[in-house]
Amino acid sequence: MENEVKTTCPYCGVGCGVIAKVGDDGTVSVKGDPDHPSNYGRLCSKGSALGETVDLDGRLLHPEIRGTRAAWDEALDLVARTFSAAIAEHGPDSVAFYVSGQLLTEDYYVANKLMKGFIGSANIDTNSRLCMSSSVAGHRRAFGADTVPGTYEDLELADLVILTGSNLAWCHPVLYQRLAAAKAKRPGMKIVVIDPRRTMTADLADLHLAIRPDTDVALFVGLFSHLVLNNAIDQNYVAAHTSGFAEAFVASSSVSFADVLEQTGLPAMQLREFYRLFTTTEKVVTCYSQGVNQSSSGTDKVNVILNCHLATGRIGRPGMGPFSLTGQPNAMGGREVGGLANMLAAHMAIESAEDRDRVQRFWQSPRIAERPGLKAVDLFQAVADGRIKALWIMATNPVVSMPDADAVAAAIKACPFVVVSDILKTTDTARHAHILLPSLGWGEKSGTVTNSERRISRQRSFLDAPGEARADWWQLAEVGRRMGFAAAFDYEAPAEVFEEHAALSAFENEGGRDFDIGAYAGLTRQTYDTLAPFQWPQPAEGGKAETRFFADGGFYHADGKARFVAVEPTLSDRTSTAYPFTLNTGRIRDQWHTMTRTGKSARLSSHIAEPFAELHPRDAMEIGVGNAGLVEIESPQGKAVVRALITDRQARGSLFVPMHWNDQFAAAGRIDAVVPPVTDRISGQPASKNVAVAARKFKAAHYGFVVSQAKPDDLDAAYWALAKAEGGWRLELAFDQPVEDWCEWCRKTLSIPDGIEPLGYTDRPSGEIRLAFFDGPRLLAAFFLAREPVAVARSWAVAQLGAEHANLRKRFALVAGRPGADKPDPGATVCACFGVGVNQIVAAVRGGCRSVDAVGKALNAGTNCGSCRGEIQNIVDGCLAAAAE
Ligand SMILES: Nc1nc2c(c(=O)[nH]1)N[C@H]1C(S)=C(S)[C@@H](COP(=O)(O)OP(=O)(O)OC[C@H]3O[C@@H](n4cnc5c(=O)[nH]c(N)nc54)[C@H](O)[C@@H]3O)O[C@H]1N2
Ligand SMILES: Nc1nc2c(c(=O)[nH]1)N[C@H]1C(S)=C(S)[C@@H](COP(=O)(O)OP(=O)(O)OC[C@H]3O[C@@H](n4cnc5c(=O)[nH]c(N)nc54)[C@H](O)[C@@H]3O)O[C@H]1N2
Ligand code: SF4
Ligand SMILES: [Mo]
Repeated sequence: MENEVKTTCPYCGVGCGVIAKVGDDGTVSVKGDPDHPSNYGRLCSKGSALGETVDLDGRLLHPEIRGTRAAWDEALDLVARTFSAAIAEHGPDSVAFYVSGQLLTEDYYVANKLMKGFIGSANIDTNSRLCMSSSVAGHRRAFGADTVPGTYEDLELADLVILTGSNLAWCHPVLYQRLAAAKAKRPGMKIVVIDPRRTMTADLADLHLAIRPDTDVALFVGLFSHLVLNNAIDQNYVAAHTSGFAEAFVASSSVSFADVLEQTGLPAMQLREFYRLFTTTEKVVTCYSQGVNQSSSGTDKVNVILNCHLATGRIGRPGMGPFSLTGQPNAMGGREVGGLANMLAAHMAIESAEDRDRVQRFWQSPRIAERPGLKAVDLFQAVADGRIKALWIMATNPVVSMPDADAVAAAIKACPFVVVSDILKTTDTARHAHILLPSLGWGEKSGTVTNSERRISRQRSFLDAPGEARADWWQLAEVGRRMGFAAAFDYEAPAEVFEEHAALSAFENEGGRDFDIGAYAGLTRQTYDTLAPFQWPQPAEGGKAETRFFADGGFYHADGKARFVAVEPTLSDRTSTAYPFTLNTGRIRDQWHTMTRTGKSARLSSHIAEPFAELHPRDAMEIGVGNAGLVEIESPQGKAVVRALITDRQARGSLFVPMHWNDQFAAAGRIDAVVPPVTDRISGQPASKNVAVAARKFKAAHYGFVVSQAKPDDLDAAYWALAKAEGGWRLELAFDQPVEDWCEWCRKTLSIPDGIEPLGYTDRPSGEIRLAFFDGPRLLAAFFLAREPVAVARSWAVAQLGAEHANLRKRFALVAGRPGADKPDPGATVCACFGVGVNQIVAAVRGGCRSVDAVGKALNAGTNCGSCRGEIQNIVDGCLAAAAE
């Protein structure tokens, strides 16, 4: 088809190929690209729903200066003038950029070049600091470069796959599906999941090690000594290609098997089994993600994993190696351009005078940053202290995603000059900007991204630029020109930036640097337009088929050897009585980060429509919270209020809260307001997974639930959480005191037109109130209030927004809050693609479906993207177990 465009998914680091098509009516449809080597045609729930998130609702379409529409020239001049003035008066380190792994490589390259080469400061940091910086630091310590040695195929070829600190099923769903398919084909393959929580990923595992938080170092140091004691060391590899083995062994010998048991809290049988599997299996891949990186010992966690792979020589060979799973679509591209404050460009080191000189000569720049800049947490501290006079935030939402988020908001508010480039007009961060610059979003922008396995793919535009939105690289280049660097920022298209980036990767690179895509230096605009996905390295001398690293050594330390890092585990001993719970934070299946895009999709919002805390039944009982009650979580930094989700998948004494909710979707769901700015001392990455908090019941006088066609506005309630629903919105509520006139509250909040009278009833003894507003047969809004959490079936209530309420009987059924026999409640959505709810799946199992595939045949559930297959399996297992009792 001519109007089909091949592009790449803008969400996770799997980097799936997408075929997008714009219909005659302007609607966008997407499908997986069968030829893309990351996904071979698969997409997950988020990827499948991309078409629903590209509308222009809420988009920022024109530049704004202090809330007033402005022309691009005026805005760009002001940015350039203000940055230049701050630099002239206070020096280059008085300005900063805070950017994102969701920028395209071309945007990122220009940002880094402007800051490090032309402004002459390294005060550019990125949300990758919160994401991958411990992996970067660990790789650099061990390998001498930030190299991911393996490929996705290795997961399929391995006989043992260890997933540690990774909820692959929800966070890298297509890679998870590839792994699940490989295991189904080859059931002998073993999977071990290491995670304090029993996640959906753990359900695929042969062995789930529910370690105590942050005891990974002890676990892998113990493994290392077990490998030595059981003669599992590859002596040849260690002798030829590594150094520091003896020191690492000495460090590890201080940790006994009993110590590991005590620290991790694991049963001895499980620990023994894990060590046995690793020792006796040659083809091992260890994948790790935020449970490893986001920790005060994150870099050490990375290195103890790398130590075990180096010691056994299991690296860079098919089916073997450590594998850092990157989160964002272009986390890797950002690392290639050196977007972190402590990196240079093209995997060169800011600490090296030779590298600095090389980059400066290549850029022909007037200066070059002499030393590392401020890392994210320190950067916002400097903003708070007034040391940063001008700040440019691009493609990230730090008021939601940074630790100590309220302090970050206050710092941004107090900063004399803040520029925000975003696609939305109102985000928690954009709210505080002096200058808003409208950026192109996915589908409009054009460039390249690099996925977790070093594969560079094109993102191509297939939509016109809306309003006056312009690409991020263009905004940066325009400011660069206006700051007096016209020649260096004279780009006309992303292809020119990519070409320069490729040339720099090869510049004076005689194999001394891992990142080399010299084969693409000098590429033409046409080659760029038709570029097929490829994996690096691809040096100028001929394309390379073998892209794995380190099977035969060749590390990037000066002596060509890898380093073992001697690490001794430190026991975190926390006995605070004021903050007795451990807060763990992370992701859910169908939301992306701060919800600015996925929050637009009713389908994605129907899986989990509210911020929540998973907690163990006994903890819930102790703090007196029942199912669907509300929990208040508090640390010295701040507070959040979320719904209680009581489950034994959560260990005692711990809570799990998603990172996604922001002030646009909930009253107090921004969990980073609670997370302290504690970081790993080497990488500077925040420890977002292990926070001491207090948890208590949030006492509400009334609970409410609303479905509404109009978006609720100006919400006045002690607790609220808003979600997009088919045909309107759904809203959860709690009030700490009665409202004088509930009907008035509804009219105001739900924009009920004058003259429309509610249908309703009030039951004084129970305190129940129900109000429904109809415009003819159409329901405008329904409001349910009770003294206990409202027991109305949510999916059924949402469906009423689109239903015909032709007669009074139907309208009264709605007010009663009861699904009629003709329209049973489907229950909470499990399959987002086909909108199939839990009750429907239960009914299908009761009706004879005995497997996920059978449910799929009956209901279609799980047959498109497959992201929900794990959950369906759980429901099937649960029903069958209940039936057998
Ligand atoms: N649906 C969805 N997918 C995404 C994203 C999204 O927003 N939504 N974001 C993307 C991004 S940027 C990233 S970085 C990735 C993150 O992907 P993941 O790292 O897989 O996701 P998280 O949920 O942050 O954390 C993973 C797991 O670490 C566990 N964990 C916590 N503490 C410890 C510990 O001490 N040790 C160990 N071993 N595990 C621990 C948590 O319980 C959690 O299940 O996801 C990417 N994919
Ligand atoms: N507690 C806790 N906090 C965390 C984490 C955690 O696990 N727990 N995870 C951390 C991790 S790993 C990450 S990656 C971060 C993510 O956190 P953020 O980067 O803050 O999250 P996003 O919502 O992806 O923010 C992207 C912003 O860019 C805008 N945008 C989208 N496309 C474009 C574009 O093309 N150009 C521009 N200029 N703007 C665009 C979006 O509207 C949005 O405002 O959160 C971190 N914070
Ligand atoms: S796994 Fe899902 S979110 Fe990640 S790239 Fe593929 S389709 Fe996008
Ligand atoms: Mo991330």
